[in-house]
Amino acid sequence: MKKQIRIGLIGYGFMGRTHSNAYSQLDHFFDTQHVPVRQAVCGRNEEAVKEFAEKWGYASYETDWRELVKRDDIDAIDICTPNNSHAEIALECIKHGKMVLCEKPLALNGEEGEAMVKAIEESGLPNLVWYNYRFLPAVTHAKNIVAAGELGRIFHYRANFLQDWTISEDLPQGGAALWRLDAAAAGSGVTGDLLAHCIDTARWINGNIVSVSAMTETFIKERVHQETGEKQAVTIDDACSFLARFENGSLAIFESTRYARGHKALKTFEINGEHKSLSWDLHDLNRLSYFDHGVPSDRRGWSSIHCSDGDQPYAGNWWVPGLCLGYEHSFTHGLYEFMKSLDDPSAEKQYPDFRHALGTQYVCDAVLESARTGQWVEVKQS
Ligand code: SOE
Repeated sequence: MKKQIRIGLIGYGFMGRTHSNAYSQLDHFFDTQHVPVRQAVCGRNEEAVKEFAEKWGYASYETDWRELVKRDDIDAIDICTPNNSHAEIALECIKHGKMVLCEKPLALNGEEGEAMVKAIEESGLPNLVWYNYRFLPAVTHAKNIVAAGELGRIFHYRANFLQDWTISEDLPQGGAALWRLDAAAAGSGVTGDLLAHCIDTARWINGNIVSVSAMTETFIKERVHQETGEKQAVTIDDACSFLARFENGSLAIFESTRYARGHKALKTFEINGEHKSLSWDLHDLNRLSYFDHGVPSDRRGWSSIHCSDGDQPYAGNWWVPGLCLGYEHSFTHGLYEFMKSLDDPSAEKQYPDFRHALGTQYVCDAVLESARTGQWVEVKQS
């Protein structure tokens, strides 16, 4: 008999849709004893939230998140609201004994994140942060190759997350859909929004980051705020680049911007080891580029592994070899790992929980501090 995990989703924007899609897909493709049920969705606009509930198959809706987290018929709360509300909502969920699945980044900063980690760990409630890109087959395959020690000593790690959607100075900041441009709601700009993804992937594949040296820039200094209609100073980082040292001795370079004309969501990484190198980018997400120095020199070169065969992570649960998976599958796979760990809580967790996400938060904090001070900054470890 399967055990239902009744989900209460708070926020139903872009992320609410990606998570709802995962809730509706999981049980059709993966076999877990715990299965999500779309029990309720919450948003402030009654008409819109009702429409979302009908469209995505939620059994009910609420317009006040505090009412949702009190409900006895909810087991887990999924927080898909702007970053400045994650901590408050998560702490309230924990008081009411709900599991928490929180959108990234965990919090506005490390201090808020620490309070969340303390409360959730004391409660013993299962928890996840939606760093989804780990769960693409090619990214998980890269992680497994590195974990098997195949690269030998690792020298370099480099990662980008490039977008171009904020170049127009007419774009307002704040409010629906544009809260990511408002530091009060988002905490930071590309550092918490985009680099946090790169940092999560990097820490997962290559271990802890110990120190950073960063620079940031805000290219457009003032924008009209959607909610007030007033021109206000822009205080997010539009672009951020940083150098880093990993605990394993490797050196890294990270770059993120929303001003790279021509790039919509170019998330990449490359890792260079003594024996092998790996590289990946989101625009060709099914492929992992692989270089093996062990191959005879006259046959040696970069090969491109199409990670769609049944022996690749997650791929066998979907279609037949050669058919592609997409961005949305990463959320289903993350959810699968979460449900699997409810089936067997003693097994090692394969997904980022609050504590892992706090480690990423500490790197973001150190990056922003370094950009402010112009100094190298040691990263606090979670
Ligand atoms: C920003 O444009 C954004 O939607 C991020 O908020 C997501 O986390 C990232 O995955 C894609 O880009």
